[in-house]
Amino acid sequence: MRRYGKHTDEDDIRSRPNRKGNRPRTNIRPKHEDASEGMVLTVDRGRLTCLVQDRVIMAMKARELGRKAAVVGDRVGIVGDLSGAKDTLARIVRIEGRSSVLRRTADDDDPFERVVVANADQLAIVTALADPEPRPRLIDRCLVAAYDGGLEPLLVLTKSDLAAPDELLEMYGSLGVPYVVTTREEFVDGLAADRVREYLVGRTTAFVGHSGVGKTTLVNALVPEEKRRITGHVNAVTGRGRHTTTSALALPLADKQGGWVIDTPGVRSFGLHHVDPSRVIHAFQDLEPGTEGCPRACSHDEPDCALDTWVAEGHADPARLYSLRRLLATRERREGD
Ligand SMILES: Nc1nc2c(ncn2[C@@H]2O[C@H](COP(=O)(O)OP(=O)(O)OP(=O)(O)O)[C@@H](O)[C@H]2O)c(=O)[nH]1
Ligand SMILES: [Mg+2]
Ligand SMILES: [Zn+2]
Repeated sequence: MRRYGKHTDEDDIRSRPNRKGNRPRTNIRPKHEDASEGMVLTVDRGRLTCLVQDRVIMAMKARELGRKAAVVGDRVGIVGDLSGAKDTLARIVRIEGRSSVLRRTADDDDPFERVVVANADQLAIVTALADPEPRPRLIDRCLVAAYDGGLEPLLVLTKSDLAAPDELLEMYGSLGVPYVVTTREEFVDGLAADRVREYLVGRTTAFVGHSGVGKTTLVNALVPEEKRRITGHVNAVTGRGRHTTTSALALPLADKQGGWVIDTPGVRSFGLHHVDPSRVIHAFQDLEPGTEGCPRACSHDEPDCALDTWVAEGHADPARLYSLRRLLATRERREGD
């Protein structure tokens, strides 16, 4: 798996001077060597639902963590009452280093980053083939975010009972992104879940996409018992009488090899303000050798880029270069295009 370590600790404020600096340090920061390991399943207004061994417990962040936020998918150290009994509240005293961070901004010119999930190694980009209409620009943006954040992408095309997937698959074929297509009937006989599960075992997969594309339908079909066990409060009924997910929720896959699925609220956009386009080329390993002749700091989308000649010489498929450039230009384009 690709790892981009630079992202992991920028919200850590431990190195800042302590304003209440006259108290002895050891009292403020006990070592908590006895803390139990847990995983954050969901976050709701400062209350974190965590899985510790096989117990679902509620916890809050210890004050000593300062502004550092724990997000869904985080591995944490927890102390206090870990019985999971009603009305108990444990304390999160440590957030472990993250292997990946999926983040987005509301808009490309909005510098405020939201961390969607931590420690996911796969991004399932869920797109309905109709109702709502597929928006390729959003798929491209999710792909860029995945490549930037060190997650492997997986295309999940839902509602194939309403429209055929051919056009979209043609568009994404040259990217070589794995995909699965699901249809309503398959949710009844469990076939959809079985087929999608193959891509999920042993990995942590975050499901993202527009509202109404079927993320929760799929997650519920994949982990019905865990969903019931862990939550009853995640789905809120909106004014329009529709169930819409309001916070991210991680659920363990019932499988020998393990694995996690993380449902997330629908997004209207996937801002890429934080993304460094130069990382996108790493997802195109067949093209990367061709960048040796590029000028310094080449964007790979400019007249002097060596990739044009290299591809024209037959070293790689021109469709791949086209796809790379489409993704590189994705920040400059509006999502509705
Ligand atoms: N026709 C059809 N409808 C589907 C399919 N999968 C899901 N739906 C319907 O699509 C609607 C939205 O599904 P959800 O699973 O709630 O969508 P979501 O992506 O979780 O939406 P948000 O939580 O708002 O982001 C529901 O009415 C589902 O029954 C499918 O394969 N075919
Ligand atoms: Mg949902
Ligand atoms: Zn170049």
